[in-house]
Amino acid sequence: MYQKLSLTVRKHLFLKMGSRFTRYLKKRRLRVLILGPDAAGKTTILNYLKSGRPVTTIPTIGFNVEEIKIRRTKFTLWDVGGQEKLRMFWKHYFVNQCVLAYVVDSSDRERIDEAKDALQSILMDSVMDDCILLIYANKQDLEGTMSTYEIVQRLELDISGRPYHVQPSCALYGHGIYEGLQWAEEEKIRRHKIRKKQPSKLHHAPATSIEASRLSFSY
Ligand SMILES: Nc1nc2c(ncn2[C@@H]2O[C@H](COP(=O)(O)OP(=O)(O)O)[C@@H](O)[C@H]2O)c(=O)[nH]1
Ligand SMILES: [Mg+2]
Repeated sequence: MYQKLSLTVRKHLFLKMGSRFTRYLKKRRLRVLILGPDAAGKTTILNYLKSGRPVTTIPTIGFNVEEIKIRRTKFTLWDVGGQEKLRMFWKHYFVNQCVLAYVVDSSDRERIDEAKDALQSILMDSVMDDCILLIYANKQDLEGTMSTYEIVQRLELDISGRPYHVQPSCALYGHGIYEGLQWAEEEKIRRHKIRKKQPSKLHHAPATSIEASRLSFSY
């Protein structure tokens, strides 16, 4: 049957299959930029995803990058040093439509304003206009941590009007880490569908969500 088709038709079929295949691969790749103030737990998150266990970390001076596959999706994760003097280099890692996994230490009330300012300066960059905003409210295992609702207020997430998801997490034991990435993956697929149907409606879609302020952790 295939042999009987004219060369032009075969070529057309091949190209169509090719572009479908490329789209299939593209859809299943996510670039995740892990940013946030130093000591929030960025490298611990990356190490957990890489090895499934806590690893002793040292302050990150440059960056760490890992590629991991969860089910059929390939995640390329960039963990970039978060010390104040290194934050001016963050913009070199910005890419259109990436996932911004912003990590905050939920137990550190003193530095939450600093975390807010650093996040706002990332979001002011036009390259990040369409980024998928995932917040890890990390270190939820510690006593007296801020709830996810408090973190939404302190980071002024609602003011920017962009969709976000706040995921409580404990990077040491990996709690909430995969759930955050799963939300990012679903959000990417959701946006892809909206973009195809109604390109102008992207930011009006109600993607904002907050996980329960405390997961039932037992340590
Ligand atoms: N209790 C607790 N400690 C954490 C958690 N995540 C990271 N840490 C600790 O916080 C410190 C800084 O972590 P690190 O990943 O190096 O932070 P980074 O500077 O953001 O990369 C390390 O001592 C980690 O063991 C967490 O969820 N709970
Ligand atoms: Mg680090």
